Amino acid sequence: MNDLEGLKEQALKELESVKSSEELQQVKAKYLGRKGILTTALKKIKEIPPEERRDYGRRVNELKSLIEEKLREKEEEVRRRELEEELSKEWVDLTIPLKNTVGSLHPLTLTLERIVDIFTGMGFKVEEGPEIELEEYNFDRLNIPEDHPARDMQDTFYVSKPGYLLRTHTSPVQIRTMLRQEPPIQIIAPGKVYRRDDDPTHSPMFHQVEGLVVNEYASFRHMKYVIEEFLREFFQTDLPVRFRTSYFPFTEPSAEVDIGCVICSQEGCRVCKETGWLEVMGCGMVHPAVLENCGIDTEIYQGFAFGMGVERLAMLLFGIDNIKLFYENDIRFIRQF
Ligand code: 2NM
Repeated sequence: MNDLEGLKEQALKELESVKSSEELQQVKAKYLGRKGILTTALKKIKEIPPEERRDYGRRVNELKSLIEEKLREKEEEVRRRELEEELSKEWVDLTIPLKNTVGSLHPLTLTLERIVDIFTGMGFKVEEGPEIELEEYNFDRLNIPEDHPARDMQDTFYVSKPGYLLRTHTSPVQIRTMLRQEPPIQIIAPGKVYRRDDDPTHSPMFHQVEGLVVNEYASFRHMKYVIEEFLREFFQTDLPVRFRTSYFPFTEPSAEVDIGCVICSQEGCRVCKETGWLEVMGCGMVHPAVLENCGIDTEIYQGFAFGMGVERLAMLLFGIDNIKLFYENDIRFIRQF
């Protein structure tokens, strides 16, 4: 209880000292984010003695409302100040004659084309699908359990029509392909995906490329070769690559793929958090339940799949340190590519 008073003072003090929208986002995440202090405090209500719960819950919620209100006020204030600053220091002379300049492609487009070119060169076909998907294709047929946290309203954008959502990965494209055609299959699925994440390193919309191979002989070794070959072509160097065991509901076994840090050549830096390694993909042998869910006979066929984030690869390729730059279309950023 006394903690709550202290927390309130601390939160209000931190909010008062906020000077930029980045700082505001940080304070917001710290208190109200999924792992935020208040969110955690509300979850802890089970540990409070029953006779104190009512009062505790009321006070946490009051504090939450107070912080939300202060955040809104501060947001307005910061936004107005930042806009004024921007307007005073950035202006365009509309009287300068236009030069005949040519445009250039967006760094995400360049990165996506680079990825697609490498895989089509290896014999993969490109498949696309809708961004508003069936929950059935996005989760059910991928062996993602009914109570899996990824299905949470907190993580996924559901649309008003029951049974539909904004796809959270491009895997439903693989599901559609397996339902439609017989193996052998070797496809990649590039496109936009949506998750309820918005902080300095996450965007609610981002791009993914996933790949799927299904035939009579697909093996983990085959997958390893395809991924290593892809990464060395992508970064145009004989990179160290390592596979770490991991877990996904739709693959078994599953692995995460790391490359030697391309920023510091494994000397240790901020980007690789001094480890010398960067995680760039997930992959695995397609779970037999997923193949069966798509009408594929697992007595005959097996498959492997992999998935990567395009923004992350673009940031590493071009040395970009802030994901938001991709979406702001600031001409001074855009024209460097
Ligand atoms: C990943 C990692 C591992 C994946 C699995 C499938 C499907 F549909 F075949 F089951 N598509 N993509 C997959 C597997 C994606 O992304 C990190």
